[in-house]
Amino acid sequence: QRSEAEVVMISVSSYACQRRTSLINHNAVLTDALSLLPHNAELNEDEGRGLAFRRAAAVLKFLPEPVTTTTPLRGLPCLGEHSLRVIEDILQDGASREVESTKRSERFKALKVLNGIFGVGVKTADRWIRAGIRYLQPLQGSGETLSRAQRAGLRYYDDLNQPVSRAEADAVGEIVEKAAVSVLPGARMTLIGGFRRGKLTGHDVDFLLTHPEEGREEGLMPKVVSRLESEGFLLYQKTTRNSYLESEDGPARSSSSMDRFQKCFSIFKLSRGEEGGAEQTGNGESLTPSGQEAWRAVRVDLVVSPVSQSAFALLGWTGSKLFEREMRRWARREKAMSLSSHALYDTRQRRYLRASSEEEIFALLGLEFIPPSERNA
Ligand code: DCP
Ligand code: MG
Repeated sequence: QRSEAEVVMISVSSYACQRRTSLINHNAVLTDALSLLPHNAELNEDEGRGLAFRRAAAVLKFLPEPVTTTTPLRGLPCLGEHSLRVIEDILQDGASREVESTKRSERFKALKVLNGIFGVGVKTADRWIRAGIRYLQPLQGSGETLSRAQRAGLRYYDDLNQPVSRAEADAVGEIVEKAAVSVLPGARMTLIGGFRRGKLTGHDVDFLLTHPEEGREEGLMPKVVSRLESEGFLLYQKTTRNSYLESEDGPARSSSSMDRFQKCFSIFKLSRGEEGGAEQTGNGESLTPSGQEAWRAVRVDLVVSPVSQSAFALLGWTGSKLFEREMRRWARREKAMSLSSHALYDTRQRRYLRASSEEEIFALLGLEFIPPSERNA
């Protein structure tokens, strides 16, 4: 058992990308409560405040043992007065007044429900609330025009708000890989996102597709999508085209935080059952012995990258979101470099730095390599 004084002695970098954050969290009571505040801030489009809370929670996740008083936290980075006050309340009274009152607030509850619909962003959720729509049922009868994504989001609301298991992620992976290899022999698929970091559940499943020969990946996405569609696996899909070829300011300099890869945001129809049902597509009317529907809807994102950018794509799509932001902040502030999911640009040398693995990218940034399982900041 370590004493409090020793906890203070741990040196904690203010950059999450310099910390090893596994899934073992000794302060889950605090971080669970604290994570409600950035969620609320982001639902209210206050990104700055959201980020401050997320960085505070990430420092707590990194600590090697449970915090019992705020005294040893005073010297740590990213823990501002506001976060410390919330932590202190929880340690002293078992709950934070701010967290509890946010949880009970009608606006927060409504924003959470509406933003929880696939295809509904915070602006739309806010507009609907101001129009008096707070829950799903009133929305359905409101006469609001819904996009195709939102209609799918409403139809599969319950399934999509049910965590996806690792077994389900693997079952989807088998289906996607089979489809990719059959339309483009030699195509490679990698599981990315939270599951690559070792998470046991996720809100979706993310895959990166590429081909070892540059250029062969062109046209892969529409082929994979039509293959999956013809096999009856897609309940919904929207494919975006890539735009990295026509960008004027270079791949790493994009002002938007969205990358320029070709992506497919989809909803899969996944058979329930032991193997995840890679073979069975069914018509959805049969029930399992326990009376459940024989399939469920699962959110799946596909990204296609040319192999020359695939190390950056892999790094950029493995997350966590905070880890990514922190890596880009480190690159910009400490190295005068610009990191994206496409490339690394050295502002002083005015050139792109090539890399064919995540290890090389960390090295180019002067960072110790952190494996995916320790990027759970
Ligand atoms: N990402 C991105 N651009 C997008 C969507 C995601 O760069 N339009 C990145 C951010 C994350 C990673 O891809 O690092 C995965 O995004 P998710 O939202 O799927 O997050 P996780 O997979 O980490 O968590 P979850 O379990 O909620 O799916
Ligand atoms: Mg994910």
